[in-house]
Amino acid sequence: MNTKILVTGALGQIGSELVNALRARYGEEAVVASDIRMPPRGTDGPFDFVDCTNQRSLQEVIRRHDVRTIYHLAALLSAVAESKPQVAWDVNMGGLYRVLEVARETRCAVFFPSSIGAFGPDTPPDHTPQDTVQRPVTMYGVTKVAGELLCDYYHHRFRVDTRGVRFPGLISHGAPPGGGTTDYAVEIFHEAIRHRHYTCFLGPDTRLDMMYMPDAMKAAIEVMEVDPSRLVHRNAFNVTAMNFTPEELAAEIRKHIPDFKIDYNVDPVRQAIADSWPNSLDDRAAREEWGWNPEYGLAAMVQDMLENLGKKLKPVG
Ligand code: NAD
Ligand code: AKB
Repeated sequence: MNTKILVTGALGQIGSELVNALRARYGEEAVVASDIRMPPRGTDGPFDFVDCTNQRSLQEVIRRHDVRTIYHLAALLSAVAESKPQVAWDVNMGGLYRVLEVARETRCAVFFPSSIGAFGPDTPPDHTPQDTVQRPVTMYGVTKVAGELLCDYYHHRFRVDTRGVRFPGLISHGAPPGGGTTDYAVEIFHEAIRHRHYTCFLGPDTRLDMMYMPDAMKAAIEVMEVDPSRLVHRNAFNVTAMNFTPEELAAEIRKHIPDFKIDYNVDPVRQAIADSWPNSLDDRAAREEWGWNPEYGLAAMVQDMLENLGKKLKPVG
């Protein structure tokens, strides 16, 4: 992959880990983190304040650092986007459009993370194919489908090296998730350790695809490093590692914390979003075209999450 690298939205759930993974691979000075929030005092490595909807600001930082690859992570997630759809359109679409324009001018490669949110209720819900019906009913999903198409367009029309994946819900013990529908699968670990009890905002049988953050890092790096002549698709590869319901996740946590209890107070907005998303993705295209092969299933992910969070959180009471 071409270095140097700019990461937008770098202080979020993915960015805070991706910046470290990229720096470990390509060197600290090769990766410029950026966001509209400031990093905690004492954070190492290059950082710039960049609003992705501001084209001049993007141009300036890309030229100043001689950036060759942009990981464009800045966006509003599904639940937040549904509460402020106009802002979500401006940030998710306006930001991506400006990133692609600057990439066209400066010949940068672009990674764009789409989501299971790019699918809708008319999509086949089980083993959802790579190429299928996409009629999302959320503003988040609309911006993700349009984003996938815009990335394809910039590649075909302007030869910009755009690539990307459709991530499922991501689970991590680092930065907190930023307001999505799958956030329950992170919150549950914090509450299990601290209170041995979690009230879930999705119903017990809501099945969704998920992935542990180390596998998400692997996907984001590998798809950008692969020889492009191997790619039939370029953008929006289905990728997944596991799928489960809140009941099944609670049962796995109970193997480590036997008195852990879960109950339910369903949030109708997030439940409706989850119900419009697939139960499981077919990720064969990613496996065949660039060797996608996740390492963590449900049991390994739960064990690692509890071990790592257990070092940071203490039981309450
Ligand atoms: P997040 O909400 O945790 O982080 C987003 C970051 O973007 C925040 O740090 C925020 O300050 C920043 N930001 C917001 N507006 C900005 C702007 N105008 N300019 C620059 N920065 C801005 O999100 P995340 O979970 O890290 O997700 C990153 C990307 O991955 C998003 O495109 C998201 O849709 C996609 N994705 C995430 C998941 C997941 O489960 N986390 C799953 C599928 C896809
Ligand atoms: C969300 O729930 O919005 C994200 C996603 C799956 O895109 N985690």
